[in-house]
Amino acid sequence: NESTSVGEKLEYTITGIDPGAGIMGQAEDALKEYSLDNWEIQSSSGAAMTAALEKAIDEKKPIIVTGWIPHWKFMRFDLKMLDDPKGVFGGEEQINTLVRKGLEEDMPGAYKFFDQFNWEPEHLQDVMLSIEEGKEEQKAAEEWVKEHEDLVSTWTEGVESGNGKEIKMTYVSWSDVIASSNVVKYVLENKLDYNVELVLVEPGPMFASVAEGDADAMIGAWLPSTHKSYLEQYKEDLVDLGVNLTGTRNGLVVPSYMDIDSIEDLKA
Ligand code: PBE
Repeated sequence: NESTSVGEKLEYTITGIDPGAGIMGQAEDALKEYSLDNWEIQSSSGAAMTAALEKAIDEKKPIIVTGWIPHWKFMRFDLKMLDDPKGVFGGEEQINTLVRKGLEEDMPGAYKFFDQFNWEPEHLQDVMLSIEEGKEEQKAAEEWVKEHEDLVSTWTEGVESGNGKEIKMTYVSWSDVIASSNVVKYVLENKLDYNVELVLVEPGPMFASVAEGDADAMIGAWLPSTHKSYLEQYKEDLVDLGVNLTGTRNGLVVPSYMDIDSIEDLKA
């Protein structure tokens, strides 16, 4: 029915991801800022969100999801991010590397490597897509590294061998940090002789474990907006090694065939 609003068609529901994700808080803020009082954000998970998106697209139905760049969904589907004139989702952001205090003294090589790790959104997106297409994570990392030896050598430059030392990294089950953590693990193990344990945790514990010194590093801090509250809580107890990627973006994402372009259009 042509006259049915997008809100009615969707029962005023936006498909979200896990409750601890920064983008979920931003989406809640968006409902307030744009006075979308009758809308709600349904929490799910990154995987459930992309499954719902795929299903809606197969059926040519409307759907609104919490979405972010870089992500393989933009390579697989024809999507658009709704304009956010109030800037609730923070605009263009960056991803930082955080390590525990004392890492520099204990493992200067690993510290230097983490400090030098830096790449582009397209790189991350390629690895994400390859994992999504079913490639085993370390295999996807290996293939990407073999195609980007020059870039990888800038990360390992001047870093001494780890002689089998153990490094523990925490990560969350978001496809970006799964991909990046696996690339870093591959390089540390195969180029620098470290042993890397990747520990899957919830968002809060990802920061807390590095702040408490239980983990050595995490490479998925989305800043300055997405993970602002986590960073504020833990920043005194962490070493922030700065940006490893710039050009991320969060927002509300819809299939291109939907005839809305802005979050403001949801009021109708
Ligand atoms: N994300 C991907 C995360 C950070 C990485 C945008 C889903 C979040 O919202 O916290």
